[in-house]
Amino acid sequence: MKLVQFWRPNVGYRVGLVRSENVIDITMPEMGLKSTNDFIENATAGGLSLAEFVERVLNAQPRAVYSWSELDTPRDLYAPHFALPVLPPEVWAAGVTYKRSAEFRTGETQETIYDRAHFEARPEIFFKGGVSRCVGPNQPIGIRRDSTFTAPEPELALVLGHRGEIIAYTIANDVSAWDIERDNPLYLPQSKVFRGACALGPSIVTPDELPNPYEVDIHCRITRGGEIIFQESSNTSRLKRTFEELIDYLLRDNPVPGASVLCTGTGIIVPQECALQDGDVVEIEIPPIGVLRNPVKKWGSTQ
Ligand code: DO4
Ligand code: MG
Repeated sequence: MKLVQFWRPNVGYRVGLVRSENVIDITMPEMGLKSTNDFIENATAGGLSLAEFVERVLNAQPRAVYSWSELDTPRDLYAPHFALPVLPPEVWAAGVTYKRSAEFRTGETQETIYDRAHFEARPEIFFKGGVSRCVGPNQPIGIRRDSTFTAPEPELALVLGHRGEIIAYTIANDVSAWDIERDNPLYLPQSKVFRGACALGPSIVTPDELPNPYEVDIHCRITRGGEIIFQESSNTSRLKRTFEELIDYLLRDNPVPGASVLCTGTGIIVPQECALQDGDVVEIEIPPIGVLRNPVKKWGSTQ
C-alpha cells in the first residue's frame, strides 16, 4: 500500500491512498484520522499493520480523487500539492553503511574513523533533526551559506513504529555539507542539520510493496539549467548492515517516538565538481516509492 499527504486548498492537509496513477482522499477527521501519523498511531494501537488498518477503516463513502501528476507540483496555497508523507517527530540517520561512502570519506589516508564505523559492530548513527528540518516533494532543500560543497545523499529510509518495527519505507535525501564534515568530523552536526537538510517522500509504502528491501534500486539525478549534470545509481544489496541491526543500535536505551524516520545511508557519492548550486534540481527515484524531486536553495551569503 502506498500513502501520501497532500494539501487541499480551503480544506488543509489530507491523507491519500495511491491506486495506479490516482490519489484517493482517505482522510477521516470524524475518526481522528487526519494525517498518516494518525493512521500509524491507530494501526499500532489496534495491533494491525498500516495496510490492514487502512483496508479495515476504508468505507464506501464517495471520496475526492486526484491524479498523481496534478499533485506533483510546487507548494501553492491555492492549488493541491504533495506534502511530507509523514511528520516524523525525529529523523535519525545511519552513516558509512555503504563501502562507497566509507571510501570517499577516508580518501587516501590510512585507516580512519570512517573505516572503523563501516567495519566495526557498532554502526554510525546520528540525529538528523525534527520535522522542522524536513521538506516534502518539490520544496527547496538547502545549502548552508557557509558551505561550498553540499551534496545530496540518496537513501532508503524506514518509518518506524513505537517498538522500532518497520511500518513503511520512504525516500530520504540526507543533504550534507561535506566540506564542513571534511574540515573536522566533530563538525558533523553542522554538516548534517540545517534548514532544508532532509527531504522525504513522495510517498510511504508498506513493507508488502518492497518484498526484498535489500534488492532495491536507488537512482539520483542533478539537473542544472535543464541539463543533467550528474546521474548515478546504487542498490541496497550493497548495504553493509541489516535494517534490524541499525534499529537495534538506534533504540538502545534511546526511546524513539513512533512515526520517526531512520535513513539508512548513501551508496551514491557526488563529485566535488557537481556540488549543489542554487537553482539545481535533485531527483531521487526508488520504485515503487516514486521520484523525490527538490529544487536547491542557497541560504543567504557569506558577504
Ligand atoms: O559520517 C558521516 C555521515 C555518513 C552518511 O551520512 C552516509 O554514509 O550516508
Ligand atoms: Mg547519509
